[in-house]
Amino acid sequence: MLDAVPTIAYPVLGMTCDHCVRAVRDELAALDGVAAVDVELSTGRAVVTSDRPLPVEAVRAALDEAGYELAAEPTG
Ligand SMILES: [Cu+2]
Repeated sequence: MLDAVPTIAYPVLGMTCDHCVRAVRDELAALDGVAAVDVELSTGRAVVTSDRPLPVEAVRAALDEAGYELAAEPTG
């Protein structure tokens, strides 16, 4: 069942502390179709598992909402 679930790492600019991690995680978790979010402060990545492919623009908008920036298109 899990092999159909896409997991993509998004590079995020601007995260500096655990508050940032929580803000990014909460915004991404609220996106439609997102099953799990793991935000890594050390690597500046948000690893998102969703039950269908997420539009990059939706991810970018969610990060903007939280006050951060999508650093690049995800590579998977
Ligand atoms: Cu912070």
